[in-house]
Amino acid sequence: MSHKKQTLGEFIIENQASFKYSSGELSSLLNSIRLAAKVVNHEVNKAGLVDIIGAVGDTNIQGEDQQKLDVYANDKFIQTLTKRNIVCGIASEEEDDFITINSQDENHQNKYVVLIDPLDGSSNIDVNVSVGTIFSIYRRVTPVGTPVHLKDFLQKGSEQVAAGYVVYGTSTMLVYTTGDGVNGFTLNPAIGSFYLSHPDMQFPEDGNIYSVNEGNYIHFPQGIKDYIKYCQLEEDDRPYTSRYIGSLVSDFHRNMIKGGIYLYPQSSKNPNGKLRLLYECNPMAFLAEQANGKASDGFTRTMDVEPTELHQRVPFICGSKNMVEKAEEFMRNAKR
Ligand code: P6P
Repeated sequence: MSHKKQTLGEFIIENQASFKYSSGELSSLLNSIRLAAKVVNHEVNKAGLVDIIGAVGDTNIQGEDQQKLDVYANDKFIQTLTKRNIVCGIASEEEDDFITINSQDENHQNKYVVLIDPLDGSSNIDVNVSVGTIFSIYRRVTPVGTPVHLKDFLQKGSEQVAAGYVVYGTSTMLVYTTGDGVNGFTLNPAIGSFYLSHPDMQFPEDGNIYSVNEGNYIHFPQGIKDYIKYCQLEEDDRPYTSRYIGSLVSDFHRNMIKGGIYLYPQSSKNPNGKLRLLYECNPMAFLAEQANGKASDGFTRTMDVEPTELHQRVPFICGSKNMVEKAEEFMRNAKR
């Protein structure tokens, strides 16, 4: 007898009891992300067909050309989160400052803030390579009923209550954690439902895939150079395979399934690395640790980094525990 696969909606409800906070709102928040993911997926999948490709002429705070799909995804997630009246604030890669969402019901104050990279890997959009959405959810720290404050967003990754990503790839998947493991759901576009396809996802402790933009090799710190050479040595289970898609969500997702390590180190070109702590590294680090993996800047656990600004960048090494620890060992030894 074919066992009907659980939908994401059913899974959220069934597991809300395991969530240590008043989970009704978190469930509703996750459902609004589910809805936005379907809407964005629809556009991403037809991006090549309609005039939604090509920079909209603006640049975001990172100085990157804003692709129309970036702007579209940003608008859709903000609209959906606002309409559901669950969050009190949103920060986005596409927005210079955080957005305050005032409650539509004076008898109910929202207590969650969301940080989001609405379409990560956007430079891949017009070459038909996978892109993703990354989200990170916290409870606000300032008193309910007072205006949302920057410190509601500048929380350590260890304070996240939920995090996840959508990968718009050969199939569209939503992968998330609320601190009780990582589960992956695949969208059946014919009926518009996400089904539990990857229960209890875990990074293999070891792997033989390394993901780094080797074009930056000459600019890397010595420890990273030494680690890359280690990956390429003919020894034991090496040389490893190099796989780099240029889309964090896709590289992370493949490495979590097959085993592997992703590195975006600091360099003379990017002294703090390129990836943003709050809406790329922290959510991916939460997922990695919940999936028996590891994430750091080479020395400090990513989720222990004390944030100082909304769009700050940090070096990022993430993936199979033994591979990350080996890279950290090379970073430490190079310092001596
Ligand atoms: P580079 C995409 O812009 C991104 O933020 C990640 O998704 C990706 O891994 C990385 O940057 C690619 O950067 O400098 O190698 O092109």
